[in-house]
Amino acid sequence: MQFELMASMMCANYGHLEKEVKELEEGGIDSFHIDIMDGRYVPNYAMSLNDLRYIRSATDKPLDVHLMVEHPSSNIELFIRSLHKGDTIYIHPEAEYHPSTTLQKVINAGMIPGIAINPGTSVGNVFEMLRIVDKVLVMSVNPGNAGQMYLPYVGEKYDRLLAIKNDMHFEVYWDGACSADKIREFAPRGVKGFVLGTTLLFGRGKPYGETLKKIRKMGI
Ligand code: S6P
Ligand code: MG
Repeated sequence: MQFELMASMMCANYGHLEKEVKELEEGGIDSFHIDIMDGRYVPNYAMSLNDLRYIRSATDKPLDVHLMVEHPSSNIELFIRSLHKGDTIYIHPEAEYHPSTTLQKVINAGMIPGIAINPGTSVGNVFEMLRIVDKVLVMSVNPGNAGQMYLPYVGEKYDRLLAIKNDMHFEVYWDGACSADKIREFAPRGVKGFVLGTTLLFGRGKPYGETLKKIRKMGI
């Protein structure tokens, strides 16, 4: 079974960022997940625009940019200019007055439009936007931090989205506390990709290539 694996780069070792990018790339990662926070929409600051630009210059793999910022429309051009066509930008609809206008800017720039859905946000709240986006990033933890526990009530939301994804033409992605068990359970049900952080990939004392190979060999 084909599924994508994304590395959550806010969990990487910043003392050796170049080495981290190379090791992940050689280990077979599909894309690099970049968490951008503004300290307002979420109570944290993760990666900066400069981190993003560095990683963009250090790899040819796609970037998966997750904007956890208020009113991304005010500075979406900064991100668009720093990315390549084919990279993905996710916004949080609640953080924007006119999310569909912002998503249209992403589309016009040749990038892949996505929305990120918080654990407490229901599918109904974002329903019409599902017609616009190509990707839906379902948050399995509250946004803001790595290393949190999976929130079990989110499971049903995956099912609801998976049931309509083909008719509405989008794919479902997992972000937060992603374990091997969750990939084993949700990849066969149709979740297309998984963001890997501290739960499965980083800070575990194992070469990234070994972990990624093991995940792909789980026989699903
Ligand atoms: C959270 C962020 C995520 C985390 C990732 C970390 O706000 O959007 O992308 O970095 O979930 O993974 P883990 O396994 O530490 O929860
Ligand atoms: Mg994220």
